Amino acid sequence: MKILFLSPPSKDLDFPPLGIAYITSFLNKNGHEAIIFDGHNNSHKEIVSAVRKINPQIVGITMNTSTRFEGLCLAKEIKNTLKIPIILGGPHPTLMPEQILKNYPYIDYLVRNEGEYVCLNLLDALEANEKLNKIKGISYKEGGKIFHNERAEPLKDLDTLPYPEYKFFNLKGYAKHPLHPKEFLEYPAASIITSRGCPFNCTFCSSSHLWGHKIRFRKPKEIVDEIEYLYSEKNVRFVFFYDDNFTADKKRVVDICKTIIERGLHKKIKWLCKSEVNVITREMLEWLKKAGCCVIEYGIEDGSPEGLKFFRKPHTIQQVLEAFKLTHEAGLEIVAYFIIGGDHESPENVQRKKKFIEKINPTLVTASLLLAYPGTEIYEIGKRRGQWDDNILLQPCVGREYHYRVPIFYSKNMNLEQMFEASADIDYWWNKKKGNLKLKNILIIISNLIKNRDFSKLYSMSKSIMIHKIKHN
Ligand code: B12
Ligand code: SF4
Repeated sequence: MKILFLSPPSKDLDFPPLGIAYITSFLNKNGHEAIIFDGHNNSHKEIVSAVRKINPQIVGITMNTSTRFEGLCLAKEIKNTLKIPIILGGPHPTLMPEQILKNYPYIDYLVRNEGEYVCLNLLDALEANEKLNKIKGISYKEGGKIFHNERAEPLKDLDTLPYPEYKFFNLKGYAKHPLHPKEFLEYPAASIITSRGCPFNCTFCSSSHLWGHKIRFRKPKEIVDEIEYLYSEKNVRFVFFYDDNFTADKKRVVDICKTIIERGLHKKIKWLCKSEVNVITREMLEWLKKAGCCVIEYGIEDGSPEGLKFFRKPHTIQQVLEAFKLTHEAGLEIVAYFIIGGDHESPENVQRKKKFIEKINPTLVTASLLLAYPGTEIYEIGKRRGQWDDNILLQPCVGREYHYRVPIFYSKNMNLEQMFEASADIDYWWNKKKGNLKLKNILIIISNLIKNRDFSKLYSMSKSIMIHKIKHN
């Protein structure tokens, strides 16, 4: 079948969406004609007109909770214009299948969780005009009724998948942030996923609902083959490893690093990965450094034991201190993620967080508001407390109580205004202190916020800059 994949326009994507890139190459290997229209910078009108020109038999759209409105509007316009079936996949359709099929009549099929085999089986069945009731992992409508077939088993060996299909993307057309390394700013952008799944269960995260608790790892040789391919075929010089927890298996990480070094790729490519602090060892960090890793991202979230408990983080304050000490000694840059919000959050706790940031001394800090994504415990707590019900996700979710089209989790001790301010204040205070915010960079960040219509962050950031100016003049 000729299927066209789309992702909703989004100016803040710094890479092509890997999900549809994986499915496209997998379907093409298995007898279908899959195409992607890279419309992340285009208007709906332009995308619909491209779809008309390509004239597919079916359209697949990827979607997370923040991009659901863009994605659903696009689906509606395509359905109205071309009258072809539409499949949705990705985090939001996986987490809210009943709500989507019930409320949006122009959506025909949902592929839940891991998409490669499920989408192939669905297309094969549609092409052969077979019944859909045996196809695991899909939700669909038939005779006015909604069906959710049982979940498909996860793919055992991720290395059997072909590399994501990049040929449909303009790898140089993705968002650039002033703080990105120059190897990334000046060359095509690409990311790699070397595992799927996360054994932990943080209260604000839905990863394990999407991928399961058991991590499935790709093999070091195959991963390094992919790096080599991106370097030689796609001219990539900086790779983001976007696994939820790249370092979960210590031996595997060291083996990846050794293979990178054996092939001389550490001299050609720099890279970044995400890790939990509780698995970090000196030996691992030394190998990361030797193999060209220059930045490691840690999800710290809070500087108090109460905060870590509320978020059910798998680490202790002591482990954070130890991991940061070792990472500094290894000479790696650190991006530290923090969250503003939760039952433990208060103006005093924000101050405690700032003291903690000073102590651990990351290169760059991002302090985000606590958002309630479906499938997370935070979302369920808000529901139990009567702050929202599932219907909230049918709303556009724009305004002071929302961020990225998702409800903000109410804090008992802070109002929304204080939360926005604390988030902008920490970002500005620390990144200014570390010299990350040169005037040129601030201007780029502001222009990105305007481009993405993120006016609440823009407002609180401007306010935070002004407060700092007044305090320090
Ligand atoms: C990399 C990443 C990013 C990158 C995106 C880069 C890019 N170009 O896509 C950046 C940093 C920009 C980012 C931003 C955000 N992200 Co993000 N991100 C991820 C991450 C870590 C990996 C995504 C990925 O590539 N996965 C690998 C591919 C293979 O998986 P996939 O995309 O899910 O696709 C598979 C299936 O879902 C399915 N599928 C997907 N689409 C489709 C479509 C069809 C038609 C079909 C049939 C199947 C299908 O098949 C695919 C293959 O198996 C995930 C966590 C995770 N481990 O998945 C979070 C994650 C997707 N992000 C999340 C969030 C919340 C965000 C932000 C909203 C954060 C924020 N507040 O700004 C923004 C939204 C940006 C946007 N405009 O979309 C959440 C989504 C939760 C939700 N309910 O929506 C996740 C799950 C993290 C989490 N644990 O909570 N993110
Ligand atoms: S935040 Fe990270 S460690 Fe926690 S559940 Fe999500 S992916 Fe796993």
